[in-house]
Amino acid sequence: NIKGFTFDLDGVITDTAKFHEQAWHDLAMQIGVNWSDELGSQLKGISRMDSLNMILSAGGQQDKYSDDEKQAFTAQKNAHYVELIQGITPDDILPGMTAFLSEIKSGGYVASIASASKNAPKILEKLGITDDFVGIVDPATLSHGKPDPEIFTKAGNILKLNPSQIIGLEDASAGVEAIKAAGQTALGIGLAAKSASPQLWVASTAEISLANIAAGMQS
Ligand code: B16
Ligand code: MG
Repeated sequence: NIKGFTFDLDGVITDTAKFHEQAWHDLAMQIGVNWSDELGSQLKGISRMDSLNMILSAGGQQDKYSDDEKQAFTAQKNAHYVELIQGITPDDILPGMTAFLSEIKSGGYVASIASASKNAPKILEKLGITDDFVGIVDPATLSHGKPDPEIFTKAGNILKLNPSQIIGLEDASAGVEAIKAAGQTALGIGLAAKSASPQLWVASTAEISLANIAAGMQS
């Protein structure tokens, strides 16, 4: 039986994707790579350097820059992104999630964060929900990104629970794969997550509650 939850952040608790997209878009323009909405959506859930590499490849520039130059581009993108997220407030928590986090607390469940974002602690603080989580996996400690199970396994270790006692929440298909590979039960959110066949699925965060989870959520 379920005792805890591992949460992705972007797309599950708040929508920071639009700020990532804006910052990557502006960098792509600067270096002469054509932007498309498809490219923007491919970057969801992907780490910072992997995102830059995808943008460079999309523009045929995969061999153009040294590692130092690429570090400088990711630093510039992040500085812009950090500027864009300054205005985040608790109002930016996705529908249903404030209520779900308080259900978790009052039901005696525990929760942790499995986000690829190095900015996750700052974002949780702006949303005012840092204390709702036992801990956050530090993405700097990871050797593999999603769909590798590593980040969800570490998020489960933070909870001191077995994988069979945990539900992981994700909006990206690579994230759903990672949860399943970690032996946890995947709760997928939205169409992109559905393609990876999560055990539980909802169209939107507004449908997430302990009662719906108990009822099996197969909509
Ligand atoms: P940062 P998640 C991911 O967050 C984002 O979806 C992805 O677009 C971003 O590149 C990645 O975090 C790294 O973020 O540049 O802030 O370290 O979905 O894993 O919560
Ligand atoms: Mg996500």
